[in-house]
Amino acid sequence: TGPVLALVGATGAVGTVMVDIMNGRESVPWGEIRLIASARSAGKKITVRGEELTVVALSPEAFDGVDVAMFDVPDEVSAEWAPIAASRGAVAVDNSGAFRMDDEVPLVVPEVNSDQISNRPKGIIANPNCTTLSMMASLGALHREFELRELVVASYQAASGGGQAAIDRLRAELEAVAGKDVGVRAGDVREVLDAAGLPVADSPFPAPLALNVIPWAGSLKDEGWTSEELKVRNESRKILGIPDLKVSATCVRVPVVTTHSLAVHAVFVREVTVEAAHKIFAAQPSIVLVDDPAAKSFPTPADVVGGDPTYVGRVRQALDFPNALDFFVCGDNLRKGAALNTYEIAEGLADRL
Ligand code: 2RA
Repeated sequence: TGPVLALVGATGAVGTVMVDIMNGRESVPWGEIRLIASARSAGKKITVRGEELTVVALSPEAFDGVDVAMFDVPDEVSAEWAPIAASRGAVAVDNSGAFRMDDEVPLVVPEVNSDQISNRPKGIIANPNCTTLSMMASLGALHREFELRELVVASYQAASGGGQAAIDRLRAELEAVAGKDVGVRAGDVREVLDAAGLPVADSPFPAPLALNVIPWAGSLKDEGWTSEELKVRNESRKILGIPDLKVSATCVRVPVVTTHSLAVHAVFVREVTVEAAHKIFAAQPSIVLVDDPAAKSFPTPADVVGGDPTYVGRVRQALDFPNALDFFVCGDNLRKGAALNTYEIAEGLADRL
């Protein structure tokens, strides 16, 4: 016995991490775990907690008897199927962008606004975008104490935010440039990629990613902003419950496979010190503070990938801005940034069913 959990998108990049997370848990509250994917992946076998499960095809009937359905599928698939799951009695926990800004759908980061889990008129709960999510535990904790007023961030986003094809592309580009005297003349990276049969026109990224950084993530929105930058603004406001929070974001893709980082400049209503911020971060179970400048100790994606917590370092009191802190955050975008947060919401639901 125990509630029935469905995982929709079980064979995708994030779905695979969700299975890993469930396999790594000491115990799970579920009486049954059902794996659901597109008809193409139906019939695949995946071992979950020692039991070999067969992936079933997405259909309305697949949700019969399901209490909680975690979705990690493209926006348009969620838009169609999360309401179907809800109409069959499941609570849908959706990791797509389809419902995040819907007023009737809570956008939840458990350590910041878990109270919102019960407020779900549509039977749907949304999981934030991984870029926003990577800094929410730290900002939520600081906001509780000092009241956040303004936020200026630059992201350093990993390729895997773009899915498996984006990871494959970065690896292929790295292989093409490895050991070559390249990156020394304008356009030479593109030439090497062209010669390797990897023209940028075929890439999920709008420029070479190997030996480069790309100030672009998502799609073009009004006045030159990208969808990703607007998500950071709108989702931060909704999660933190500060509708008029001033936010400015620049989202940048970097040649990292997995783990998003953000440089954060946060302005508060009340006076804030590095010492007080350190204490607040250290008290958060989901944050690891790595901040010893003299020892050159700070978080980097290479050191934190694969972990569940958010890592925070380089905490500084802004020299020229009152009540402002600057700091650097790293979080595994596939784990806390996607699969783990979704699973934590599902676990929270299991407790309340
Ligand atoms: C990205 N945040 O990194 C997106 C994925 N949801 O591309």
